[in-house]
Amino acid sequence: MNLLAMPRKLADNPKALADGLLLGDRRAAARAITLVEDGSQKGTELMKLLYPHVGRSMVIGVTGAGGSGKSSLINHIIRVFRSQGRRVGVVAVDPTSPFSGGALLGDRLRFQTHSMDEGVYIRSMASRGYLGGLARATTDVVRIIEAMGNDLVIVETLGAGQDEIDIIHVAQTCVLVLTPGMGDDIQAMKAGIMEIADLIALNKADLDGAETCLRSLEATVRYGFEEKEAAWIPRVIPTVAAGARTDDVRGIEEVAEAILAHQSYLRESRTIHEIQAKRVEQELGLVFRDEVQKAVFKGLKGTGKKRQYIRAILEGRTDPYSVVEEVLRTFLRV
Ligand SMILES: Nc1nc2c(ncn2[C@@H]2O[C@H](COP(=O)(O)OP(=O)(O)O)[C@@H](O)[C@H]2O)c(=O)[nH]1
Ligand SMILES: [Mg+2]
Repeated sequence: MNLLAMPRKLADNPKALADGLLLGDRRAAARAITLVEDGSQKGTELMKLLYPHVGRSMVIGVTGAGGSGKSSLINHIIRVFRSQGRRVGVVAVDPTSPFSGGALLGDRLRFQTHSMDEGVYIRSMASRGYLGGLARATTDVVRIIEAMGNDLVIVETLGAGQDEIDIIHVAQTCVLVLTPGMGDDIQAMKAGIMEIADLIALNKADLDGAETCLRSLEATVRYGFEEKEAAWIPRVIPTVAAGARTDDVRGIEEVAEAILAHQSYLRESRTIHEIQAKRVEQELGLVFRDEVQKAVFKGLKGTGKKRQYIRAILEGRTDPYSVVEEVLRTFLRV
């Protein structure tokens, strides 16, 4: 199906796009993602058509500070999973980049090894400009990439703000990327390990201080998980994801293996069902917030009421909370 040759109206037909992307058509996926990012009604229609086909992929989060080597690591992990015949999708989210072009270009270079491979689909999210917020847009994009039939979806995020924490919860298995010399922020690091890590990649293991850092991380894990007899104990894997020579790269197979081991654990222990339920709960919240707001604003359109409310708030006759209560009472009869 050549979407580019289609008249625009037909190309944006949710049913045609859904059919295309369920067969793995990349241009259909790109159009679909644009529709969803624009927050259009067609995007919503499309998501409804796709939803019966999602939930079968392994969703892997890779999180850590900017510059810790997440993109480099993912680039190599893709290679391992591809050699096993698995289809891989990647969503890269980096909202700190001052303008999306910069980070995207960097990521494109790092990921370009796979640009000719039909079994790899990579999408970078822009820093801002999503009507329903970054977390909502990312959730939808992950679902679209699942619906394309990818065996794995890897989500790269910074472990920083609330939006990113929301995004991490999309993942079933979370790889926390740390580097030697992060010691100054050890408390934050420990909190991250306890809260989100299913495995830890100590990247840049070629740098000074890697041995000490590795021992300290292992001690943290031992103290935090083993002594509490946790059912799953994160492995700490030293990795080198970039170096002067390709033979410098190491630890990648171990990371891929640990990801699959965690996925097996989730399925055997049936923990996967809890994770999936939590994800749907979060998704429901994000979609709900967004759609209710859209519906209410649509209802107010042309009535001049929105402007009246704003004026009333500015003049101190009411406040945003009372306005929302009143609007909800009118529209939802709550
Ligand atoms: N020395 C060393 N440098 C690395 C390693 N992994 C990545 N880098 C470099 O660190 C920089 C940031 O990498 P990037 O993958 O973009 O990090 P991200 O921001 O976490 O995605 C790049 O210049 C990489 O070449 C590593 O294992 N060792
Ligand atoms: Mg990156």
